[in-house]
Amino acid sequence: MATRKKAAKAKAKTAAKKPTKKVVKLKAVKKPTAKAANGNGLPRPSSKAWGQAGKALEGVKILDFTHVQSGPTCTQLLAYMGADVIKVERPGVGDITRTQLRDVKDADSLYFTMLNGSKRSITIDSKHPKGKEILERLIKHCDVLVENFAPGALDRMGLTWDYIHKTNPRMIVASVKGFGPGPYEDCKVYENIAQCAGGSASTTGFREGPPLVTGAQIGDSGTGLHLALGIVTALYQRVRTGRGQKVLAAMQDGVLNLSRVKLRDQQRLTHGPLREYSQFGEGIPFGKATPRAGNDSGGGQPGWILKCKGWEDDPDAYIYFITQAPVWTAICDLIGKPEWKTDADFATPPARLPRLRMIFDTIEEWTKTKTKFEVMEICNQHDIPVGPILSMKEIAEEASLRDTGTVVEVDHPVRGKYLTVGNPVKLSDSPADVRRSPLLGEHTEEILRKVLGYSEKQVAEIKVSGAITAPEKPAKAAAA
Ligand code: CAO
Repeated sequence: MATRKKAAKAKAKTAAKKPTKKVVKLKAVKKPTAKAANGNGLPRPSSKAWGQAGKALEGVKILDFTHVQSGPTCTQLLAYMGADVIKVERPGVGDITRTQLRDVKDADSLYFTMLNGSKRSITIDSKHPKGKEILERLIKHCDVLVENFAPGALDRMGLTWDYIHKTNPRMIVASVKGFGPGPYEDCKVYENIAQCAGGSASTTGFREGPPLVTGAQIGDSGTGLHLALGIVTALYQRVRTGRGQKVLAAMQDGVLNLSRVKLRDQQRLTHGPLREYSQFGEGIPFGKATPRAGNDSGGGQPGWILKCKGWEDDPDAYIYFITQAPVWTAICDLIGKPEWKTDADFATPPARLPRLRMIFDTIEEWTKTKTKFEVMEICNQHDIPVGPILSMKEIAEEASLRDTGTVVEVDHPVRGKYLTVGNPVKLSDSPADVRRSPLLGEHTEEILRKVLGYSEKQVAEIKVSGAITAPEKPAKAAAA
């Protein structure tokens, strides 16, 4: 180390002796400050150990007015990334999901706990005059207001864009709505409505059956993800402009974005049948719109779900098998059909398209002799893309998902230990901080005092005002 330092000093000396243009120029350059060390105005690269330089969104304060699923998904992700998320809930009631689908008596439901971890909860009646005053302070304090109320609800609270922007011009106001501007903009929307209106349901399921909704919550959680991207982008733009903006993620738009390959197929239809759909191989004519394609692969590589050993008793003993063209010969050898490698009816992808059903039936005869994990292991040795159909039980017990923090066990003071989904996006310098969900109003006092600066006396006044507490229920005697 010492020798290296010496060598560097010597080198610097020699350089200084040479009166070159370069050296003169260097002398003229001002020593860069820690804040602006390069042309981009970025600070010098941190010398702290990875993960020790603060969280990605540290310092970002979120006023979280979300409920149910779409909005809470968004703000939970921002919390995982390091933002301080202050969830505002109605006194005595809270997010409706606290009591929905309850599995443990008197404990917040998993619906709520799994979507609201890593946040703080404050109860405020947003329609109470004192509540409005507290909200005004929160608006001045925070960077982003996130909400997914029914259209018009935020305005009815008096929290219009004009008011918020005037109160805090830097504030970003981010909303999830069912639809964007247009004929349906005033409609309330839940997950499955979005799946139907966004083009997912009409293209999901089997051709001979009705439209189907998917188990994945692409309308709610999918739109929450879109909104989170909009928020961080608006935060980035604010660095340049200094002002906030409105961010809107409509659930119909979010679902359509996730279903874009089906809009691709809609346009391809005008140029002829969709040859990779098994409907084509079965000789069934196409209609005017993208049809439902069962378990056909969405891409150009044909795939299908095949039975594996034990399928008679286990509803998830299946594997997704893709007959990817580059590994076709390996597939032929594995399933005992080496002659298909050279047979003109099977040797090329176009030749196989009209025979997909028969090909998958033949592959299935082989997969049925193995468990899904055995198929996985064998196929992976040959680079054949396959994926086991994993049950939620198997996922909950999967050690590797625990190791990566994608499935996390947290402890809750009322319900005890439960599993939640951690941050699905991994940042190498900002490890996610996955904490349990807050109890209703758990941080009300803490936020009033430490964040908003109310004195002890003022907090006592707020408490009796009814702005942060549930209205008293009439006593039994009085009621009788
Ligand atoms: N203090 C006082 N009032 C409060 C409050 C608080 N802290 N928090 C909420 N409220 C009030 C709202 O002001 C609203 O009152 P008004 O309608 O009288 O003005 C009321 O609670 C209910 O709000 P809402 O209309 O949003 O709730 P809902 O249960 O009737 O509808 C939903 C739910 C999800 C259909 C609707 O919010 C919606 O369409 N949101 C946009 C789309 C969306 O996110 N959908 C996904 C939901 S997850 O499947």
